Amino acid sequence: MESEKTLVILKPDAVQRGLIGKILNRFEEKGLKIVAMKMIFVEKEKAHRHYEAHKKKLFFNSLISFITSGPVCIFGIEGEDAVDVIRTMVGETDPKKAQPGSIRHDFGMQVGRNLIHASDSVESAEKEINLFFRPEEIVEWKHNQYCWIYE
Ligand code: DAT
Ligand code: MG
Repeated sequence: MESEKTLVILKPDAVQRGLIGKILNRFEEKGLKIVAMKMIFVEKEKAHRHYEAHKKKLFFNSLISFITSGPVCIFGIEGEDAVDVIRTMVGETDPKKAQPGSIRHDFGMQVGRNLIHASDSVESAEKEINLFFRPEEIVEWKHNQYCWIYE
């Protein structure tokens, strides 16, 4: 198993509802390592690039106006199989279909207010991290509890 980095965005609904700490806490308690973090407004142009794969979808315009509607928190998170581990913790796109215990199930009701983005593959994680962070914003540090999380 390889250590991977992935990109997580706490969307404007998560920020407005005061859920930053609760959601981030899940990743910390899981044993994942935060390697980058910031709060920003996503510019329209960057939102278009980030959601490029969906540009022909009917919901594209509402997706762009939602993600640019308020501040978001962006994180680089590292760990063994971090991309899949975090996608599982995030849950299915539609909060009504997401498994109990997942973030989207536990905090959300609708697909257009699903609280969180997480990269869906190692390749998109690399692209998305580069879209939102400069290389010097990624902090390399040693997890003090490493040997109690991994054997
Ligand atoms: P995910 O965020 O689970 O990777 P996705 O990449 O298919 O899902 O879609 C990106 C975002 O677009 C998703 O988080 C919410 C929105 N979205 C997806 N499908 C939608 C739909 N059927 N109606 C409205 N918004 C949708
Ligand atoms: Mg996606």
